[in-house]
Amino acid sequence: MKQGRVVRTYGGYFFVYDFETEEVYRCKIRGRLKQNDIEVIVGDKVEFQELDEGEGIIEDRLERKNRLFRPLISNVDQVVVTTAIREPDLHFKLLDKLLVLAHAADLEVVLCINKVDIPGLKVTKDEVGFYEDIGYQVIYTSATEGEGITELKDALKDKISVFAGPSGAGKSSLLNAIQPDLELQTDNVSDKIKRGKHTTRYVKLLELEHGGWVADTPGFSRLDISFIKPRNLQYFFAEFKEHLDGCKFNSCSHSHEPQCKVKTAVEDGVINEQRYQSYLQLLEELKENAKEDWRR
Ligand SMILES: Nc1nc2c(ncn2[C@@H]2O[C@H](COP(=O)(O)OP(=O)(O)OP(=O)(O)O)[C@@H](O)[C@H]2O)c(=O)[nH]1
Ligand SMILES: [Mg+2]
Ligand SMILES: [Zn+2]
Repeated sequence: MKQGRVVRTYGGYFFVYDFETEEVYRCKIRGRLKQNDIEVIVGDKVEFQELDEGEGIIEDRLERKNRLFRPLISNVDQVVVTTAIREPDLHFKLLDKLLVLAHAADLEVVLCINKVDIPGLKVTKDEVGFYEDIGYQVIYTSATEGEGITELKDALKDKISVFAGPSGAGKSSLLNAIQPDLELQTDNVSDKIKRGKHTTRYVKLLELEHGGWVADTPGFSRLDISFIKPRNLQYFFAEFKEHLDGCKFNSCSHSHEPQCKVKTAVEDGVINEQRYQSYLQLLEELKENAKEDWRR
């Protein structure tokens, strides 16, 4: 039996990249899988049989590492959280929200700060530096001038990646800079409207020539974090981890409680104040959404 990865679905067909021959087969799927509610989506590793030249049938889905909902895709390794230094302005609350979403989905994160050709890089580096202290890989790029593109390419190598970040940050431009033949639409509003709501449905994995895959639609197309339980938010702020144990209350939400190790770390400057404010704000949002008592 052959093994491969679903890289695209269209019109009831599954296009499967054969790991061995590196060719793409157009496959149907066994009715048995559907009957057993075994969903097969882009990103899935599957076992399949060759039927005809270039055609096949999927017999089984192999184990999954994870599954994103919008876009619908599985087995993603990492998200490249992309923001611009300006145009649009760097929005730290949004950045922290994206990081939370990435961690909630159990994805690795690369932080990409784009448009470094626009004046103001030094200020941005001062503002963004603490993300490196937390342990994030930060790559400074210019899609238009080519800066940092090699480093970004290296970060994508042999992984399945999605990009995420505000509209206009330069996600499509970066992909085009990495590999011009990907020919993604950039900044073309009328095209976006035309493709409209079907883009997520037809998510595709594009093959990078130096190894690896990248989804053609941004990850987390909706910034909905309401599925996160308020009490779990603390685990998605990586730098909180080593301070979570010693709080006076087991159920400490690290907001209003006395003798809180996280708050102490903030006061001591070990945890960045701005990040802590992001945490508090997201916590409020989640509690509001869930209308759930923290201790429940
Ligand atoms: N100066 C400068 N402009 C850039 C850079 N990268 C992208 N742009 C411009 O920024 C605009 C938006 O770029 P896109 O690549 O379409 O942005 P996007 O993140 O894909 O946006 P959405 O698809 O709407 O989410 C375009 O006009 C690009 O030419 C850069 O590094 N420097
Ligand atoms: Mg785009
Ligand atoms: Zn606490």
